[in-house]
Amino acid sequence: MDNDLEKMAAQCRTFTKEMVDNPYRGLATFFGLPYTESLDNLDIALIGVPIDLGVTDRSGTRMGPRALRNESRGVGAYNHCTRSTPCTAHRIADVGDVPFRSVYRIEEALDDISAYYRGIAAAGVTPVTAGGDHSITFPILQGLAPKEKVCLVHFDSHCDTAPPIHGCGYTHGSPMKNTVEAGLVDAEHSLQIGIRGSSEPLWEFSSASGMRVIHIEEFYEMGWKGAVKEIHDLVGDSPVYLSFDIDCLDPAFAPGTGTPVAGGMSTFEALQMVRGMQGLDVIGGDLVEVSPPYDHAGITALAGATLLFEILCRAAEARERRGA
Ligand SMILES: [Mn+2]
Repeated sequence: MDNDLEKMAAQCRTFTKEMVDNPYRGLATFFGLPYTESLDNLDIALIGVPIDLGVTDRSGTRMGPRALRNESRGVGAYNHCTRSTPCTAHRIADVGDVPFRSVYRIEEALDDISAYYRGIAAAGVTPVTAGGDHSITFPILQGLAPKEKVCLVHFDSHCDTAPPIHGCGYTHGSPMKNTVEAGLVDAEHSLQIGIRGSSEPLWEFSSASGMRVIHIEEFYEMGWKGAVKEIHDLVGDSPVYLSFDIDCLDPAFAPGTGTPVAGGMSTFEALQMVRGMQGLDVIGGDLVEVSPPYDHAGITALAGATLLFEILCRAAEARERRGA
């Protein structure tokens, strides 16, 4: 065994015993990490937000965190691209799911999310979140209340900048508009990648606010390396939040989602872009819209968990660079 492999094997042994011995045993936590509800002495928290009150079509993403926990048991702990095991270099735990007072009133539920993330921010913890539908990204950023506007790197088939739908301004079709209007996101240094489909007329706000929208056709012209370059050029050293809607992937790779749109990117291309975000000051991220009732053989949850691990790695690297 060469030195790196020996080091990796030693680091992996610090995981929960079940993960090393029998990945199918025990309670499923994200990546087999320890479970704790306390935010004390943590660097990074894996958080579930099991809610789907914001969907415009098929429900089911409230079951997303549980499916992602299950599939994540086969993901990590070693990142073969960065040759690192971030979960042992940092204090990282699965802190469970955001508690809700009620799951029948979306405004109240989103308030519960922002309250929870205020606690995350106060504890100095970097959040890596598993949704839930995409409406959760707005209250997450509200709760984090960054001192300066953050850049947003948003992977999706939809821009999610819709005006109110049936009188409701807080759906999974509008979180990116909400974050910009609330002064949380620097629209002119934000990107939306993978956009396609018939909802285009709803996304006027994206171009009006100056967001860089990379439709899937342009993405295929430039390739993932070109997209990564644009991300770095536009974001630079600024703090950035990464939001990944699994429906960015083609339904062949991620059928288990509420609003699938044919003609998307592959899991590999998505992974390469998130890997390409090494060096950015990632303050947190989310992986949303995995809907287990529409999934087959866990294919969508596995893609989601693998992307979630890469998001976690970027968050860990950013903390290292900040010396946090
Ligand atoms: Mn979305």
